[in-house]
Amino acid sequence: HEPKYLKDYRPPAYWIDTIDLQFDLYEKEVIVTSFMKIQRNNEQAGEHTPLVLNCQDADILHVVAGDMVLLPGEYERGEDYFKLNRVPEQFTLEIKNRLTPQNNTSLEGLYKSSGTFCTQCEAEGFRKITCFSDRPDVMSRFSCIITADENKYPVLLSNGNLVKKGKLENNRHYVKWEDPFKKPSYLFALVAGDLVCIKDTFTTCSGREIDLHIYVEAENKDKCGHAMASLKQSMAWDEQRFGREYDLDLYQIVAVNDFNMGAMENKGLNVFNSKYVLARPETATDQDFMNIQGVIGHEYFHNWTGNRVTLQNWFQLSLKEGLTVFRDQEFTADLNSRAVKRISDVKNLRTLQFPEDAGPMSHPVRPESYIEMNNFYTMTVYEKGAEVIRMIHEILGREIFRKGMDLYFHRFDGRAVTTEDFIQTMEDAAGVDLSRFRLWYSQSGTPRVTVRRTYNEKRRQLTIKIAQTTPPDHNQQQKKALHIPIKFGLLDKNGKDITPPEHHLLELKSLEKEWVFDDIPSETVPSLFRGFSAPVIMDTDLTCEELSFLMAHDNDAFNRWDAAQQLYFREIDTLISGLQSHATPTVSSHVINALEKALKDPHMDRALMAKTITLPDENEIGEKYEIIDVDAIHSARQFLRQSIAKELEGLFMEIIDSGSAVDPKDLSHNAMAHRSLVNAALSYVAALESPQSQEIIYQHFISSGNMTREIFSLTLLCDMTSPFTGPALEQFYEKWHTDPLVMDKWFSVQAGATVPGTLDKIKSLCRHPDFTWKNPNRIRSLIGVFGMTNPFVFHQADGAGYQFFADKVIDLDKINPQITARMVSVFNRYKRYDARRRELMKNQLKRIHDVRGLSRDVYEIVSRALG
Ligand code: HT7
Ligand code: ZN
Repeated sequence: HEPKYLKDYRPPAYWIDTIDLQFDLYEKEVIVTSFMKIQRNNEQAGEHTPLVLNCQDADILHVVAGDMVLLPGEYERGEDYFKLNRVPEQFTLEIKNRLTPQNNTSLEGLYKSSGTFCTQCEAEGFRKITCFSDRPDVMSRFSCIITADENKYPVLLSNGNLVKKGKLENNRHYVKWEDPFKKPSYLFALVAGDLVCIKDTFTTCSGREIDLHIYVEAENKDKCGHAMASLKQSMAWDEQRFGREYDLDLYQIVAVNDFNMGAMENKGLNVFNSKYVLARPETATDQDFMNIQGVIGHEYFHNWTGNRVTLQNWFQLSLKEGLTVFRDQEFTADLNSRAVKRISDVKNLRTLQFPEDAGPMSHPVRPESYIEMNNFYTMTVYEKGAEVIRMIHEILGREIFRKGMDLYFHRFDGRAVTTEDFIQTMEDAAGVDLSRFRLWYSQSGTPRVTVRRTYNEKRRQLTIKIAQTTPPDHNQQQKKALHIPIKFGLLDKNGKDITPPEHHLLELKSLEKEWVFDDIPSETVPSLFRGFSAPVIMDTDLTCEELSFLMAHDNDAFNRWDAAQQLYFREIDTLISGLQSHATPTVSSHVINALEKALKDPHMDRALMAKTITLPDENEIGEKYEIIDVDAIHSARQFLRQSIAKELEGLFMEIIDSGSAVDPKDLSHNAMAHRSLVNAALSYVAALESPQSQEIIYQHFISSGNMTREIFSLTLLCDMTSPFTGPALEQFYEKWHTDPLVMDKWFSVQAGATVPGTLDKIKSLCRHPDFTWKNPNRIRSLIGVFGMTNPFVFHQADGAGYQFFADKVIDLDKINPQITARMVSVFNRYKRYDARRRELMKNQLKRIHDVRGLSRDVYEIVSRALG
């Protein structure tokens, strides 16, 4: 398990200009024939440089170099490579190999999902299909012939354009696809199955008509409308916001049930996890609808940021992922509520990326080494990477940023480049110096920013001192000062924005700096990092009164929400201290008052109101502490929730009653916003735990009319000890057991419950006939939800949660290492718990580490955690 290093990167010794593939698909095996035109890269290689191709799991049947048939002794076959010691400057190479995709449970390379052949080549899966220079800087023109039984596999797809098709003997048929654009092997795709096609078209800004095809299993034909609409919205948005037009005449999306991630941007043939395609209001929640729009957009935007301009090597992954996440975030923000989108992205970043960046897997946005590339599709590369792009956008402003993007596409279209190329282009377009900013790509860890004020009454002068520090970690012992953009405002005591125009953006480029503001009235309140303008942890000297004031008056919606969150954190912190010293807990009136004011605000958007009244979850709260006391956090949060519910029950009931006026099938922003507010109110009412509140939730469940209401009330019922819980779960099962995506939700709500007996329930659900270790969505919904989002049960003091989880990790690693590596990461933070839990978790990590034949994926995570 040797690591690869960025510093060792060298351009390839040979180019592969074209590759013509043929796949003969059969039930027991697949025969792959590859015909390549190879050319030496004279800048890197000489006549003695061997040709080395990546090759894993492929059973080689036949090799022809030029017109010479090579026998096994005339080429070298290692465990993961194919080598020819002496080759001419230019030559052709033909390799025939055999695969057994029906046995491929790793879901990388060519595999079968519910009877459909499909591929997943990113990052290094193409080498599991055939021998190739499987690296993103080798870009080739691909053609692909597929032959298969016509009855079983009427649909045969690959990248680009369909150029030929016809019938063969024995009920077989064939197609030939050609992709006119050069691409790296990770963007190759093949699909063969019995699928139905939903068709539409999109006319581009230059008047070209593009065919849009979505392929799904026949029973899902009526669930593609939202995905298709989202695709058309994405195509129009990329033209308007970034001037990017689609380049092929056909855009194809295929939904598959078994998929390791969300979706894959293969050129002209996206493969999607069915979760991000299929939706009807009866089966999918409002959040599912939003996710579909976001993921469809994300994959579409990759056509320019990733496919047309691609990566020089995998260390540059954030060049495409961070940038494309930024683009999909902007797409969602432009089409829906900008503030709501920002709040959920920041919550996600704080709950998942900040801990990653403070743990053993911490790495810079541009990592410097990896053992298994699949382990680096991380929150840091994706989400922090997007924050880095957002900061450039903030510093340059929207127009100059667009100018920089135009220059980037102009300079690098058709090429494989680096994050440094991107930054350099932004500097050139904007005429700014981003030399210190570059550190965001190479330095790991979350900066802490401290803000302290002094006010001179006599001079009416406000001084704000801002300092930064980033804790040392295994990547760098000494951290440097970063370039941090701070979106800033000043509010006078009436809530009027009195920010001097030149100070809307403060740029911190040193370890500390003071800003002095003249002629500032007393009781002025600063608003910092508006819109979360940098991915940092902020520590201010704002009082609770000032936070309540910002919550009501800040003209930045994100900061209004954030002020509420800070108030909750402070309150929970006081409650935790009280619990730890056995004091009688009480909730401060300012929290109740601030909440009441928000609930009565007639101007507040309902979606924002829902976000504002929702308490931080237990994982988020835990992040605030050096040593996480899971039990105290759970009790303190519950106590606060119950206290708020008792004080404001009347207001919550009014909201719940108003929900019946919303059409359950309406997917407009207003309808979704209303539903999210009703659910937030229901959650408080559930906390009352009275027979009446249980009745209200159950009534809500049976009269729901859509999945947003139905699953939320079921979640609440599962999290209480109630006579309604069992019947509700049974009714839900009866109604939905034939729909796999809905059944995932049924498993999730049970795995996320905090009531006694949850762990035993999860154990028995592992034996449920609808549970399978072969489907990543099902594993994530049961085991993943338990480990990642149920800290109270996972960390139960006797260690039974750890033991169970580790058992499953060990078994699953033999089936799907990529998914297992993600799951085992829950142990990464073991040092953050009390001594007993720390020991228990460490023992499980050691047990996993000692398993013989452990995958590279899991080995890398576990050895870093223990290291
Ligand atoms: N670029 C895609 C990444 C991806 C992936 C990576 C490793 C293994 C399986 C995978 N499936 C998809 C998805 C994206 O970011 O758009
Ligand atoms: Zn992506």
